[in-house]
Amino acid sequence: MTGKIIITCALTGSIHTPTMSPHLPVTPDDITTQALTAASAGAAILHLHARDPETGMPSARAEHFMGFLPRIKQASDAVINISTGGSSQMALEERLAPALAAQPEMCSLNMGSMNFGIFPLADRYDDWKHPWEEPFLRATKDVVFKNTFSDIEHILTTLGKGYGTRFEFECYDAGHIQTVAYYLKQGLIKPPIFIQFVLGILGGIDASPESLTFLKATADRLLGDTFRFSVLAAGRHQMRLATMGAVMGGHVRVGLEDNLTTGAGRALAPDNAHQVSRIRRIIEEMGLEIATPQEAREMLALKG
Ligand code: KMH
Ligand code: ZN
Repeated sequence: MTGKIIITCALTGSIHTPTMSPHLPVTPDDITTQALTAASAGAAILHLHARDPETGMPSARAEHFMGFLPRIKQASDAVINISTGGSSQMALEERLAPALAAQPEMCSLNMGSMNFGIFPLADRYDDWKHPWEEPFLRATKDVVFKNTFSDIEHILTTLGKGYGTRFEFECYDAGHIQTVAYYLKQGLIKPPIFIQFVLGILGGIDASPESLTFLKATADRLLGDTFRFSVLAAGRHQMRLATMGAVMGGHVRVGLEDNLTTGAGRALAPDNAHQVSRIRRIIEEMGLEIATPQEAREMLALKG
């Protein structure tokens, strides 16, 4: 029996830049508005990064988070999920500051160090809106997205044990699932585990049905019945792999952090809610149901 499906919406992230889409939310007003419309469209979880409102550059500064967090919390009961990934070019301390200040119900936790290649995006554009954008993308050729075992333990201990925050465990490859299994065995991770399979990031596993099947089989083998999973695929693969995840009994993540368009080879998505509505429609057309924020809290044992 398939349960209800949790839709996570990742609003802005740190991959895409203002030149790529005028619809990418960067100001506190834009992030607030798009978060609330995404929640109304059916997103139970809102995964949040901040941006410098002047330049659109990824930011982990408290004042940038505080421009939208209280307003979203006040107007919606959606689960707030704050990124601890920030951007691959931020130091861990900087990445963690917003989550340590806000102590949210949920945070992302990236389960391994890796190359995080968004440099190919730099070749697709030439008329840059801001001078930071092109060098930021190109720098990822030489930057390691650092998530060492010590970093992971630090996050599990400070946010998890300290504040009761639970996690969206980002697994970009099969090895990351083994790391989840290790900390489950050590008792630092407690079920129900919420794994986000991330497919299609250059440096991680590719976005294909075969890869998703392999990730799910690996998690089944290593984690047994202790986990639930969600599927996020980058770029044009977003909708079809999210749909496949839903068919396999998983949850889904959409949003402009992961893909700027309305679908493969299509126009720019006008906002985050558009993608939430689209995946919701697909889910409901298949005879499945989406979860409310309260149902997501219960399924994932969030502190509420
Ligand atoms: N940017 C995504 C591929 C995080 O924020 O910690 C994964 C992510 C990581 O959302
Ligand atoms: Zn993120």
